[in-house]
Parts: sequence; C-alpha cells; structure tokens
Amino acid sequence: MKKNVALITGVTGQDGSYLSEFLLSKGYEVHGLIRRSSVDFRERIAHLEGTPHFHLHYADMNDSMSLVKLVGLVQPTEIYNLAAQSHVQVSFDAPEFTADVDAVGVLRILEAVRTNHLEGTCRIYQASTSELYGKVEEVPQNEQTPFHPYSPYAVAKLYGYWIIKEYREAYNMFCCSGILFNHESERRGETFVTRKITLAAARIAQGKQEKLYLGNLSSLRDWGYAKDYVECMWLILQNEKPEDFVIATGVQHSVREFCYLAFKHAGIELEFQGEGENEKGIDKKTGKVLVEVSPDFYRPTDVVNLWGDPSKAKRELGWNPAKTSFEELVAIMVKHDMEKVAAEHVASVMRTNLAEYLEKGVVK
Ligand code: NAP
Ligand code: G4F
Repeated sequence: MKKNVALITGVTGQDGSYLSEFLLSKGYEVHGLIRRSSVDFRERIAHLEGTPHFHLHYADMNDSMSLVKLVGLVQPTEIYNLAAQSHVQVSFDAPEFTADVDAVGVLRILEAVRTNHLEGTCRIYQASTSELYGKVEEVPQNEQTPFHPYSPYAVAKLYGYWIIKEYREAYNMFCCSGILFNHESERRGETFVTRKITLAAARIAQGKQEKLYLGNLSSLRDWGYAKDYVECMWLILQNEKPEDFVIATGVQHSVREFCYLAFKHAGIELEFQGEGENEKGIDKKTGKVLVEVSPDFYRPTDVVNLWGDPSKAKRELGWNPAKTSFEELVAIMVKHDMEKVAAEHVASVMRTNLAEYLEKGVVK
C-alpha cells in the first residue's frame, strides 16, 4: 500500500505542531516547511525533531521556486497549507507582506502541485478563517453566510478561499478550505488575546506583573481547542468529495468573560466596572485595578461577533465540536501558564544564585 505523505506549511505554528503529532500517530510520513530566521522558533516541534518519519525543509511561502522544488522532492499525497501571517492587527501594519503570504502563497502552492503534475494525486487543505465573515451579516455563521472581510488579513484570506475553489472547479483538484473559528491552546502565540490573558493572569497571581492592558473587551468569539481542530483538517481531506467546512464549537463568549474565568483559575476574582475605555477589572479581594483598557489594542476595523455553526462538519465528517468546552480550554491554558511562570521564577533564582557563587568563588 502507498504510504501517506503529508507536507505541512506553517509546521512551527500552533496548528502545525498539533497536526504533525496527529498525522505521525496515524502513520504518515510528515514533511514540514520551515523558513530561515535569525532566532530559532522551533519550540513547538522540538520534541518531534529527530524522530523517524518527521522531516524539515527550508523554503518560504514568498518564494515560488522553493515551493516547486519542495513539492517535487516530497511528492506529497496531502498538503496542509497552514503558513500565514496570522495576526489580524499586524496585517494593518504589514498589509503587503500579509497579502503575499496569505493570498499569493496559496496560489504558489497550487501551482507547485500542478507544475509537478500531482494535481490528480495530491489533496490540499487550505487554512481558511472565520475572519472572512468579518462585519458579520448573520449569526451564527455557516457555509452559506455571505463574507464581508474586515481587515487586510481577511481580504488576503478571501483570495485564498476563492483560488482554492477556482482550482477545484477549473482543474478538478481535490482542494478544500476549512473555515476555522478561533482555536487556542497552551501553544497559542503570546500576542493573541487568550494567551495574552492567561500568561498575564499567571504572572499577576505570582507577583511578576502589575497590570494587563487589553483592547475591545466586548468582542465576541467562538473559541475552541486547537488540538481538537487539527483532526478536522484531516477529516476534510479524507472526505469523499472536496468541500469546504465551517469548524467551530457553536458557543460564543466575550473577551471579558475569558478574562474573568482565566483570572478565577489563577485564584483572583475580578469585578468589571465602567464602560469603554474607562472599564477596569478590579481584584474583588484587594480592590486593586488589574485590567485596564488601552486604545493601543483597538483595530481600525474590528470583527466583534463571531459565532460558528458546525452542523455540516458534525453531520458529514462525524466531528465532535463539544470535545473540549470553553471552561476546560481556559483551565488547560491557565494551568500551563501558572506552571510556566513558576518554572521561569525557579530558573531565574538559580541563575542569580549561580552568578553570586561564581562572584564569591564558591563555585568555579
Ligand atoms: P501561527 O501559530 O501564527 O503559525 C503560522 C505559521 O506560518 C508559522 O509556522 C510561521 O512560521 C508560518 N509562516 C509565516 N510566514 C511564512 C512564510 N513567509 N513562509 C513560510 N512559513 C511562514 O498560526 P496558527 O494559529 O497555527 O494558524 C494556522 C493557520 O490557520 C494560519 O494560516 C491561520 O491564518 C489560520 N487560522 C488560524 C486560526 C486560529 O484561531 N488559530 C483560525 C482560523 C484560521 P514562523 O514560525 O517561522 O513564523
Ligand atoms: O486573539 P485575537 O488577536 O484573534 P483574532 O483577531 O480573532 O484572529 C485570530 O482568529 C482568527 C479566526 O477568527 C484567525 F483567522 C487569525 O489568524 C487569528 O488566529 O483577537 C480576538 C479579539 C479581537 O476582536 C480583538 O480586538 O480580541 C480583541 N482584543 C481585545 N484586546 C484583543 C486585545 N486582541 C489582541 N490580540 N490583543 C488584545 O490586547
């Protein structure tokens, strides 16, 4: 039997790391695309490096030639295109780079597959996003809901969505978009709102940070657990027909609610007082202001009402959107960050002690 060979772009990211683990557990040969950077950002996949069936290759989503060569070398049976400039706020500051990676990058992958004559054998998953709904036109959002992208990131991703659909129809390729709603984890990038909150709650609870500054506290999201969502990416490519799917939990919460629960898990009960820029999260026990609003984190246009309807994925892929609840997700993230902050403290004390001993000549 022919071996399943997966190529993952964005392998160093949150989803890429979980997907690698998932596919390796299913017996896949996994190839990951990494790009050169001056510092090593392979923390999320460090535990997989050196294991059999896991291989890394240098290339870049901005470099067609490198993609054509890589696809030709790996001869994948499945490609998971997860690479992206994935931060919505950053896309306002770097719109052209975002478009190059998130829009044209998708086209480059499709053309790399065609150039290598693999369009009949290689299935392609595109990491699409609930940001396409943007300035939402209905709630909850499903596969039929009209798109209204509301950031340079979303506009770039809309191109990715349509070019996937176009190649499916024009060249009969098995390529699909997963329209994923926000999914988080203990591996989430530290500047996305959930991880920013869980890390700050842990630091504040352990006396390492005074205050947390956030933007729009009323923004609503449908947050799921990234580990559960990567299974769906795979299910989409195992489906009989190439189709697009909404992946979400079907449950919605505000940034404020996430914040309240995260601090509660860290042992602090918050009370929110005031409105808009004057809203504050106050420690009920001490009366100290721990959370404040800063307009620095406001966006020129913000998506404020995302709520997904995962009925199609449930019905047609047999996927369970309720595997990890919102409450469990927050608990997992806070537990992880409480331990991380405590470990950093121990490491820093040890470093200080060692420096002192070296200075006094106690150790050489
Ligand atoms: P992430 O943690 O930000 O990871 C993004 C990945 O893309 C990283 O591996 C990054 O590499 C890579 N990348 C960026 N620019 C690249 C380039 N020019 N060439 C090669 N690689 C490049 O994102 P994520 O949360 O795992 O999300 C995965 C995908 O799903 C993204 O496409 C995102 O837009 C989409 N998505 C995410 C969510 C969510 O809630 N997480 C929801 C919907 C859709 P470096 O490590 O080198 O930076
Ligand atoms: O955590 P966020 O930055 O995620 P956002 O913008 O929803 O994007 C993420 O999910 C998308 C799926 O819908 C992905 F496509 C995308 O790649 C990324 O993974 O912000 C969530 C909400 C926003 O409304 C933002 O305005 O939280 C609000 N927010 C409030 N204060 C904040 C902050 N966001 C961030 N990053 N930092 C804040 O201090």
